[in-house]
Order: sequence, then C-alpha cells, then structure tokens
Amino acid sequence: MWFMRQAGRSLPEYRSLRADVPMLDACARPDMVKEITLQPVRRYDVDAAILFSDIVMPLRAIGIDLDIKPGIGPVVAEPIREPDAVAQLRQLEPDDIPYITEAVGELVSELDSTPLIGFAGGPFTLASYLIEGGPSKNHERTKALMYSDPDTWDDLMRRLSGITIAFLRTQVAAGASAVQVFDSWVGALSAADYRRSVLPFAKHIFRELGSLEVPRIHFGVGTGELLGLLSEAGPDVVGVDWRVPLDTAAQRVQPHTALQGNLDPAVLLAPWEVVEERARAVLADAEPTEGHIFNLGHGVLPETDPDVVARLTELVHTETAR
Ligand code: 1CP
Repeated sequence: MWFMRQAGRSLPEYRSLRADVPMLDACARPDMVKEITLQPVRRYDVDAAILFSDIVMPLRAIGIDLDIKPGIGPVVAEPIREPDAVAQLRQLEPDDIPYITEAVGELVSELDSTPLIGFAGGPFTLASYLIEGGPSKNHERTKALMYSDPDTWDDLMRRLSGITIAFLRTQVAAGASAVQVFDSWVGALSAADYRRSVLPFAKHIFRELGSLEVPRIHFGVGTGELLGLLSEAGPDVVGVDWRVPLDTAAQRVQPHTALQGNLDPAVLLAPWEVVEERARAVLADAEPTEGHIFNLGHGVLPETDPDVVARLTELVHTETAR
C-alpha cells in the first residue's frame, strides 16, 4: 500500500519546508525532493515512497514557460494550439533533468528496502495543460483539437509519449523500482475517442517501458468506462478511482492485471468508524482481483488529518497479514 499525494499539503512538515520555496523550484532541488519524498515514509508504514516531483516538470525541462501557481496548479504562459507550436516540442534528454537522476539515486540508497515509485503524466493529461494553458474542468479546447485536426493531435501525442517514456526511463535508470503513468484526465473521453486518439500512444508507452522490467501502473480518474482500454494499453496494474468497486473493475481489465485503489479520499474526512468500514469494504472487494495495491481512488486531500492516514495504514497491514 501507498497513497497518491502521500507527500504534500496534508503534512505540516511539508507546508513548513515549502513555505518560502515555489513548487517548481522545490522540484528542481535534489535536497528538497529527497526530504519531501521521505516525509510520508517516516510518518506512515507505507510499502513504497513516491518521488516528489510533478507531471509538468519534463515540459519545463524542455523549455516550456510554465509555473505551478499556488491554489491553481500548472499554468502555461503560451498555450500550444497550432501545428507549428506542436512541431517545436522537442524530446526530453536525461541531461535536461540532472536533479531527477541525483535525487532518485540518493533516495534509493536512503530508502533501503522501501521501493521508490517513479511517475510521469500520460499524454492526454499533459496535452490538456499545454492546450488549455492551465487546469480545466471540461478540457474543451483539448478535445476540439483532437476532433478537428487529428494529424496535429497525433503529432502532439507522439511527442508527449516520447517525453513520458524518457522521463520514466531516467527515473528507472537512477533506481526507481516501479512506475505510474498518471493520465489523470482521460476520463473526459468516451471509450471510442480514447481508443482512436490515446490508446495507440498509451500502448507505445507501456511497450517501451516493458524492457525496463519494473511494474507499470496506469491510472486515470473517472475511467469506469475506460478500464478495459487502460488495461489494453499493457500495464501490469490498473489504478481505479472510487466510482467502480474493485470486484467490478476486475471483470473489466485483461486477465493477470492487478488493481490499485480505491478508497474515496473524502472518506478520510469522516469519523474513524466510517474510514474503517470503508477500508474493509475495499479489501473485501479486492478479493477476486489478481493482485491488489491498496491506495486511495485519487490523491490525499490537503485537509486530511495525517493521523487518520497513519491509522488506516496500520489497519490495512493488520487485515492483510491474516
Ligand atoms: O504548493 C503545492 O504544494 C503544490 C501542490 C502540488 C504538489 C504537492 C502540485 C501542484 N503538484 C504536487 C506534487 C505531485 N504532483 C506529485 C507528488 C507525489 C505524490 O503523489 O505524493 C504527483 C504524483 C503529482 C502529479 C500530478 N500533478 C498530477 C497527476 C496526479 C493527479 O493528481 O491526478 C496532476 C494532474 C498534476 C498537475 C498539478 N500539479 C499541482 C496541482 C495542484 C495539479 C492539478 C491541477 C488541476 O486540477 O488540474
């Protein structure tokens, strides 16, 4: 078990460390990346650490003018919407992200037997930030490009997939022992559109990552109707949000695919009795799955009490040790 966003704003030690350091500066400083990655591992008995970084870091590393604004998220100064702008997106090289290689290498030796999970954004989600210029509810400009100019769309997906692969390769080369592709916002697409416009690129990503011989997790939010396709892309594990019970999800994915998830992060804001009951229900639903990684259905909410996360970690470990 581990938690998406186990590092970050729910932890007072994170808030104080980050107080005077902008998000992207913190992500480019190996000392801060290491400390923030280790904070939740010290607090909780989680089975894995997740690298502290952000899905937009590789985009900044290839020269895109972007920032992560407090209370908003990633903001791109000049959104990419024209074929010419797409054609200028270059491949990511390991030399663009020396701080990742350094932080991962040092983390892996400090973490000892606790595995470090590396991650990258999936191509649809990265495209959405680039095209919309920031967080978006409906991803309408992104979908408009996808519907109106499939050649430019495919070129964009090809370039972003290359960046995703390069970012993950760098992390695995430095010692990360599993990877998660966060294509968080693909749930905005119908199954037919996902199949046509994203799946070929997701397949390419997982095929390329296959040679790295580390477990590969594929995650998105609101993907109940897409679980079969996320699995068809070829990961070892599909991450499921809280909308679909794990026993149902197990029927939607390919054989021999493990599942990750899927307690609703908002449950952690309810009294402990509710957390306990819901966590037990997730474990019961996971029984028919072929391998289960306990996690939330999405990231830990900033207002979550870390003591509840600690208690949940103990509960899951006690229950699964039986
Ligand atoms: O000031 C702050 O503390 C900024 C908050 C924050 C943090 C802690 C952002 C801005 N990114 C991060 C770190 C981060 N981002 C991690 C760290 C590791 C961990 O999980 O503990 C990870 C895995 C991400 C990945 C990420 N960034 C995703 C995919 C995961 C998800 O939430 O679906 C996405 C969509 C982003 C974009 C992003 N970065 C930050 C925010 C607030 C957002 C989302 C904005 C939006 O709603 O579109």
